[in-house]
Amino acid sequence: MGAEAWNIVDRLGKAARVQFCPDFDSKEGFPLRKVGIIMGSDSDLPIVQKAADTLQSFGVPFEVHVFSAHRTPEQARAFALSARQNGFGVLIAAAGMAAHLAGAVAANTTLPVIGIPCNSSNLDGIDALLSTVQMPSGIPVATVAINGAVNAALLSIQILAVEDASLAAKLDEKRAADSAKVLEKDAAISAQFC
Ligand code: RP5
Repeated sequence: MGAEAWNIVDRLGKAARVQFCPDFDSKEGFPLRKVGIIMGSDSDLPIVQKAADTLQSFGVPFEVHVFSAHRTPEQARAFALSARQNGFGVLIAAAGMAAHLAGAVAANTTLPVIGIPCNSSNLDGIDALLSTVQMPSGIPVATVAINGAVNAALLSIQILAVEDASLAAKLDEKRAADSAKVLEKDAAISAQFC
């Protein structure tokens, strides 16, 4: 694409951002985008709850919904199609078995989509892992571990923190706190064997 064409794309993109998110281009008062958590069934909630708790602990706004790629495909599609204009910055999609919810959502948005394969079958989540992680080239899904809801939330926060220094500082604080806990454990364990 030529330079003029890129300029047009850039202008159109800016117009859309200003329309849906008026403060987008001013760092002052920049509204934090929401994280959308979608799960294929309410039976996934015990896994998904940890993602919600993590987002809450960082003060990140989020919504939680049940949309299924195979039971309510129209609703899942509509949510994904309108997610950017509805103020979302990242989507997390959790599903078990071979329901491929994250891929179905990613097909309908260019927001980053993080997939949580849920362990809800006799295959211990391997079915969900493969159906989520093995996306063909062109439509990426960032897949975390089976039941990896905390990492899904942390990754979504890291994505939002690219444009938000205070959120990045909170991530640094959490890592420092986690390190301190491990150092304490090291001291306690090593003391037992000296
Ligand atoms: C998937 O099928 C859901 O994400 C869930 O993990 C699994 C079983 O769903 P339920 O039968 O419990 O509703 O679509």
